[in-house]
Amino acid sequence: MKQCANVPIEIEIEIKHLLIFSLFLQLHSSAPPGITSKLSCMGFFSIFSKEKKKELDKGLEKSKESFFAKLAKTVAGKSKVDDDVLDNLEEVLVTSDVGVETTLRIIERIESRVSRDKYLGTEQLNAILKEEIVGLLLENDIEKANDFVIPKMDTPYVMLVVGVNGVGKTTTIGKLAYQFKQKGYSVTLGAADTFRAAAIEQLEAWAKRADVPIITQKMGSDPAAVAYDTVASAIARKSDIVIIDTAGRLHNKTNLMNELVKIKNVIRKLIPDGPHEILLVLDGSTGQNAFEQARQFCAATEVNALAITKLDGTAKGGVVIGISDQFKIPIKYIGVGEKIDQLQVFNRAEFVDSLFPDNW
Ligand SMILES: Nc1nc2c(ncn2[C@@H]2O[C@H](COP(=O)(O)OP(=O)(O)OP(=O)(O)O)[C@@H](O)[C@H]2O)c(=O)[nH]1
Ligand SMILES: [Mg+2]
Repeated sequence: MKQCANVPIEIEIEIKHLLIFSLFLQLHSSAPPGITSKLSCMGFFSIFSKEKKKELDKGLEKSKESFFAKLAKTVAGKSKVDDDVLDNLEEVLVTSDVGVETTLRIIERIESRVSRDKYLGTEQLNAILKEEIVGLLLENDIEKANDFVIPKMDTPYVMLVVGVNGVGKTTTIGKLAYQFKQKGYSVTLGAADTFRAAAIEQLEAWAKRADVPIITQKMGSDPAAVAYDTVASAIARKSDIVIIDTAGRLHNKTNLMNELVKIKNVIRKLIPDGPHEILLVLDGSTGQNAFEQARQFCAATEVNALAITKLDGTAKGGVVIGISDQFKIPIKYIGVGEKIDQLQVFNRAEFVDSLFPDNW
């Protein structure tokens, strides 16, 4: 299919899916057996993606309910989107952790829509809100992942996972190892959080679950030495991906930053352009705190990807909108549960669709 200049890639992919699906419907009843099995495969993919969407909907349930309740109050007794409704909407977004800057940008977009369309009924507010937020997030034309894939390269693709205590680094690594393995990649894990014996054991348990090799040393050993061993071992066994866990002490401590620099330098002795990904993990349930951590970490290290965890069980899912809008660093992954398969590649349009209610 020819790529249309102004069509966002997600929409184009959706169009492709629709075309494939309509082809499937047209051919399925009369197709010979060989083709039928190929088409059933396509059917399998659309079912799989529906499953993912269901999981996302479920993970964001609390945030959605909270938006629903607040938005319903915003439009109660109003038939038209007017200044009052917009004022209330602004408050709803700010109190839902979207952040002031992003909220103002969203309100501006809706205001110009109101003045363009002259009359906007409150029953349309949901749909418009979704459209304008997706539009805003797509404006941020940063590189984004579509699936658990890594670029093709001659060396292992090295990921260094960083973040403060308890945000979900080790869990996210286990989930990533599982997803990449499912995609056919070979993965090696490195337990460079050597400060607690439990941290090493925890990553070992994930390695077992994901069925991937892990490199460890004794508790208290030099994290950079573990990182070096891991990369050397991955090169020797020709792994596609290396994922290194790190300790999550406070980000404002110079020793943590120095340690990360040391880890980076030893990786570069073996792979000069590594680490290819420095993934900062943020706990979404901390709302504005996650924002602040992102700001501080990005200023101090060369973070080039974000993962936001624990979006299930929190009403603060709006923080993802603000972070996605305000940081030039892409949100690559979102955690929507504790289980091994509850990590998703972040898709802006799907996320907004699941976060806001369909109607009221
Ligand atoms: N509900 C939910 N819990 C999560 C998610 N991701 C991680 N957790 C939980 O968060 C807690 C901390 O996760 P860890 O992976 O140990 O966090 P960490 O960043 O490695 O922590 P430290 O090693 O202490 O720095 C665990 O109980 C995880 O099960 C998620 O997406 N959803
Ligand atoms: Mg950990």
